[in-house]
Amino acid sequence: MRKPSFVSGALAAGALMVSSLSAFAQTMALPDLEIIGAPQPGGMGFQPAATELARDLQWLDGMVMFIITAITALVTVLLVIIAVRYNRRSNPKSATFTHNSPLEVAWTVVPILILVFIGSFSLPILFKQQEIPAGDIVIKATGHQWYWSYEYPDQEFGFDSYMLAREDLEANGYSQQEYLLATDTAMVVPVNKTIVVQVTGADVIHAWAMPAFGVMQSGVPGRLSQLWFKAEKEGVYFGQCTSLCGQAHAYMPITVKVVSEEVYAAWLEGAKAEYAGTALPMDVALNN
Ligand SMILES: [Cu+2]
Repeated sequence: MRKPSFVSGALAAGALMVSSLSAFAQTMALPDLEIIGAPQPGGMGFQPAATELARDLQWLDGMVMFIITAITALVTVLLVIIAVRYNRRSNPKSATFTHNSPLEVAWTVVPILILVFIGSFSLPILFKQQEIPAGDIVIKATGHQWYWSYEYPDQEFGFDSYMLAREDLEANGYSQQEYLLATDTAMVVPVNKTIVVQVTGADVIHAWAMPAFGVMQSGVPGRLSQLWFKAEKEGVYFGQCTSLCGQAHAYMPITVKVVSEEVYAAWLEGAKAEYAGTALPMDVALNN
């Protein structure tokens, strides 16, 4: 247990140095927001879907689960019938035939139909995720060992986002429940707008994932990959880096705050004043 506390301590120190000012600006401009996208103790299902993409994939998961359950039940029943009805004692004289063409055609065609049925629902959902619309707002998310940084290229500013240490959670408007999830600064986006996130990695492969939005995209150094979402409810949403990226992989969470358009405009003004001209981390500066 030494290592996590050392790591989080080091991160906290880094976060304090980098963002004692920037965290101030962000908490100033934003009202209290409900925490919506977060894991729950003992939770089994998905986080609440905050986008059409998340609703789609949760529906698909339920539909496929229904088919899987039906197939498993059918196979189990057949196995039991055969074990009872055709064991050596109850069926001493076994049949000698080896082929049954209609049956063989059926057990080939039926699975094909089932797969085509599933594909006819899953492929459109996959394409919806992967076909990136023109975004109302484009944000670049860069994964670093071990934190995320965000740039708003149209507004010409960017900032880093570090995980909050336990002792800094309350000061930033979170509770201890949000430890390992909350960050000092957050990606702030307006509600009901199409957001395109360009994801990349500064050092190794990271992945930007937000369960409540139903999105995940690898950030590969030297490449710019994209994801999109349109969040439908104001609130705070948490995600994680989902590509094992080194020692502190578990300590680079993602916080997205979805706010009203007016609050976003006000935040943007503050953020521009706060971050414009801020020296970006060396690796990001070199990539630009
Ligand atoms: Cu990572």
